[in-house]
Amino acid sequence: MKTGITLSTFPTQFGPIVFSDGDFYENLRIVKDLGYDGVDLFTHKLSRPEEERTIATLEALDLQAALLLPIWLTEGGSFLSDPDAVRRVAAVDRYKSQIEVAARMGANMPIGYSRGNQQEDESEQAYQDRLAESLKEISEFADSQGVSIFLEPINRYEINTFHRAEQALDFLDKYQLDSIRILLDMFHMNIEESSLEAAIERCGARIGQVHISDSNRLAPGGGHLDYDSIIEALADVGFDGFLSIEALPKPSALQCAGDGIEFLKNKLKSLELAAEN
Ligand code: LER
Ligand code: MN
Repeated sequence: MKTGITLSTFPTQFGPIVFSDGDFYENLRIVKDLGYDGVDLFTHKLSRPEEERTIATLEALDLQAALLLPIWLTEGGSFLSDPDAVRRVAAVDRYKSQIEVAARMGANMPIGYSRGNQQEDESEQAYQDRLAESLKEISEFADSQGVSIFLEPINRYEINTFHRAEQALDFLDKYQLDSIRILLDMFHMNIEESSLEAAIERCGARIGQVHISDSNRLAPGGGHLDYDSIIEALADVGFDGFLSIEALPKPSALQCAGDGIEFLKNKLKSLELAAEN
């Protein structure tokens, strides 16, 4: 498994992102020095020169772009289930343009807030039909670009759809969105799942990436999640992707990032030792 961390290309309150002060290139260097393998990039609308500088810097530092999260789109009101057909089609086009950016960076793309909320006056079916139509187009385009799309279950206090892994899997099965995988976030899972390990087992090879924080959304080790058991469950299903720290930058971004990588490296090391014995 690889280690990643969340980082924004611009100063933002959107969160939690560990490094969100916008000192982007300096933060990339810090992340590299701490020993991370990659980054989840929360982006503003990157100009082509900014995109090229980002790719060159990542390459020079030998850091992988794990995820591209174009938060300027959700912040600008682009949602893939928008009830207004004109706005929805425009949102799909904008996300496709960002899939091209992700492809150039070698990154994958999550569907989190970008799916939008189910409307109060509509059925689940009506919401899902609209979202599935958008996701079909997005995932076919992403497949053609070599980008993977990950649907992220998010807790009920942040969005009103797909809170648990099983709900996300059922939706993907129902609409045969077979190439879309799951982004598991331990903070949301701790709120919504009756067993984190059972949900991990249920997703199995469908897990695309994992967001890591503790029960209180501090760096792992700062709360009461059982990370021995979680990492073992991920290893048991053969997960080999990114464990990315998406945590509150407390007491500081640097401390959170430093604590996070130390904790993850120790857990991964002890698991390897356990496997060897
Ligand atoms: C939001 O709570 C979250 O977990 C993010 O990954 C969504 O973009
Ligand atoms: Mn997350």
